[in-house]
Amino acid sequence: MRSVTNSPTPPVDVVLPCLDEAGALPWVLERIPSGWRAIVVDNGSSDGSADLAASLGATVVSEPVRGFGAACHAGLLAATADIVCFCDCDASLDPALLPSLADPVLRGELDLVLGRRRPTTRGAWPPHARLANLELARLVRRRTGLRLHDLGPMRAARRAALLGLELADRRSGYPLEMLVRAADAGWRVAETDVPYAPRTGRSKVTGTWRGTWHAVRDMSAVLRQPAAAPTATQASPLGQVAR
Ligand SMILES: Nc1nc2c(ncn2[C@@H]2O[C@H](COP(=O)(O)OP(=O)(O)O)[C@@H](O)[C@H]2O)c(=O)[nH]1
Ligand SMILES: [Mg+2]
Repeated sequence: MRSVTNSPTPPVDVVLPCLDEAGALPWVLERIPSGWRAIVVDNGSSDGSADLAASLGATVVSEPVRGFGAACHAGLLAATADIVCFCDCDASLDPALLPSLADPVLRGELDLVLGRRRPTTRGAWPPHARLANLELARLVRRRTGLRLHDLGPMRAARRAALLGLELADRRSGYPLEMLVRAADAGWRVAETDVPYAPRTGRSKVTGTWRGTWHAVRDMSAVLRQPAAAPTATQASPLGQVAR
């Protein structure tokens, strides 16, 4: 990662939830855009991820409560920049592409941009995870009107606006809850393609039956929550967004 020392408040903070990602961290941090800050949220790693991330120049936040949402939210609370991005810390997604998500938010054209994962190889995305994700995208379309194809973890939005969503899920439902509440709040949401490569190391969520089961359970709970307000939001590819 490049130095951010002469920029006390970088324009963008990148939240990286991390559970035993020592194998992926060097590549991930090296790919953080110049001048941006990496916030690695360590969720009790036992492989030295926290020390490694710190030695590579990242801000390291420790979140003792396990869970993808707990880690993402701790990163959001630790962030100070106007724009916050989220990216998995497993080298499946390239942080160097984050400006393509953040730029429309920085320009004030969009409120939330998601990376639509496009697998680079057959092995990048297990079939059951891909299928579950497709079905989820369909449910989200029905629930919110957002025409998204994926609920990818790579995202960009304004920090204050994200905090205003008052997300409550701290496990696997967090990314879905963010989307549902953003839609209810009338946010302009769009997706843009990002390559999705086989992760480095072992999957903790969709690569295991237990992780997949938890994801389905947490996301179903989010979809059962009543809508906060009538929706008037639409999602479309970048550049063609309408509300
Ligand atoms: N902090 C934290 N991070 C997690 C947890 N589970 C997964 N992660 C991280 O979240 C990201 C996505 O998890 P991953 O295992 O790749 O899930 P998959 O992409 O669905 O296979 C990775 O950066 C993980 O290190 C967790 O319980 N706590
Ligand atoms: Mg992954």
